[in-house]
Amino acid sequence: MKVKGDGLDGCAFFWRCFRQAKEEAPAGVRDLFQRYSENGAMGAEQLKRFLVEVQGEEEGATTKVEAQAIIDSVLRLSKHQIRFPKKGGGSLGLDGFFRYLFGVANPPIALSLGNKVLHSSFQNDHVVPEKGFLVKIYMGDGWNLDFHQTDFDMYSPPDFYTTVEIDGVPADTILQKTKIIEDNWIPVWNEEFTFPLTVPELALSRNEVYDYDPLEMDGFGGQTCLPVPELRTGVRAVPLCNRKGEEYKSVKLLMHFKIV
Ligand SMILES: [Ca+2]
Repeated sequence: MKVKGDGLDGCAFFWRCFRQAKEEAPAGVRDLFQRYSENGAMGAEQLKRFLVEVQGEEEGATTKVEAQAIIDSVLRLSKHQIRFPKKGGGSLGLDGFFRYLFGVANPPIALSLGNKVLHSSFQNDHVVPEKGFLVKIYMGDGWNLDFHQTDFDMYSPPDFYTTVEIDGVPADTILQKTKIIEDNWIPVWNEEFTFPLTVPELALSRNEVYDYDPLEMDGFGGQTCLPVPELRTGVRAVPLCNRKGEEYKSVKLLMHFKIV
């Protein structure tokens, strides 16, 4: 939004920001890692416990061997990951854990992934009216890969905010917004919203991301619309779509869905 110095300085500043954009685990993810790791390493048993206690999986849904396979696949994919030698296989550091949570293997909707079917948590743990549906938005990423550097603001990185909306019966329909994160390709919001739902079966969880612009219409940065009954609770990587509903290659949000 702000123009830094004259045009040339602004350009240099902008290019530096664009090129150096690198995602880091937000505070909420660091806290989770702290809880489920020891000496900076998360092994298969700890990952299993995380999947049950935070991600809403049933006890035993993921075996220790499967948890180790998840860890090994993350380690194979990540060139930056430092391996922690440990009996029974490698373990995840904070960066690996973050990449696992924010990766394609951790979608928000129940689907079949290879031979394993990822069930919706809501099948077992229905939202009831006196309870609330918590939506937390940690951060977003991928715009610097899927958009041109000047698609949002000409001389500075975009100023993203996200709408947090429930669509459903009139009593449940509500629209809220996160704060605006100025001049950042990788916005970290760390904001949570709780919605009481009277008819969760008909509720849709919607998000739209915009680049704030005080002089023109805010620039569109992606959208998602997820049926609440099909959501998997826990921390999920939520891919965003363009206006036509086609998924972007890289743009996604890191979100947490929870019944509270
Ligand atoms: Ca802007």
